[in-house]
Amino acid sequence: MPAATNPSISLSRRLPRARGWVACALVAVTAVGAAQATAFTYQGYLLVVRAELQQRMDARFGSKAGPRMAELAESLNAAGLIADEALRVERINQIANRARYVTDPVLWKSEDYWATPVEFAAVAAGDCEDYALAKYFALRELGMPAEKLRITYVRLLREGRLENHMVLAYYPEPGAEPWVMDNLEKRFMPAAERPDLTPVYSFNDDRVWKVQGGGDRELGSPQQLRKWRELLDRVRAEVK
Ligand SMILES: [Ca+2]
Repeated sequence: MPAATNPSISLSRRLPRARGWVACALVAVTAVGAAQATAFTYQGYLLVVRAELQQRMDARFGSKAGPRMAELAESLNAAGLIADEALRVERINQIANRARYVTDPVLWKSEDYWATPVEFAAVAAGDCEDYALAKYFALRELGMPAEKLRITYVRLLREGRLENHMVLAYYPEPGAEPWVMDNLEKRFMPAAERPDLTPVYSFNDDRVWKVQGGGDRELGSPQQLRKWRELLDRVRAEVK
């Protein structure tokens, strides 16, 4: 049964050791030593409500934006108090998944727009990468090390067709199978129970990996990802 069905049971005692994406985690562990410093300090970004930023978001998105940001901050702060890490991650997944799914062309008049997590909070809507990024930022701000998380591009098999999709993978411990935080399948599940997802590449603050048979291939810094670079530039502009 998925962990989400019984939050009173500690996930960490039931995390299976399995195949699936285990190779990804092994590569991550051996690569951590050479990791570059993160380009963004997450503290105070989503979890601290700043009136000036709320007002700016109200001006862009209407008067509901600020209260939405405050509500999300309150929920995330409460989730941060959950002692069990896996349950805390599961809760963050649930909180972010409350947002409405709206495609980028409809919401942002853009084919592919990576919303900042503050924008995601202000409009309480987004598509796959917007959910994954907001979860990543929230967990990083709550103190989770980057090596436990990877924003992961996947191919999703749905109704007989392959689609591009993005999820956040959580690695409970080095070498462990990751768990998937997904806005479509909202249950927090081990990757091994998601045969509909095929990882293509992944990244966190420190690294980019191409997922391939026999293990992941490290591709260097995420700074080479234009979308990620541009997102961080917009995030930095928000917190100025
Ligand atoms: Ca988007």
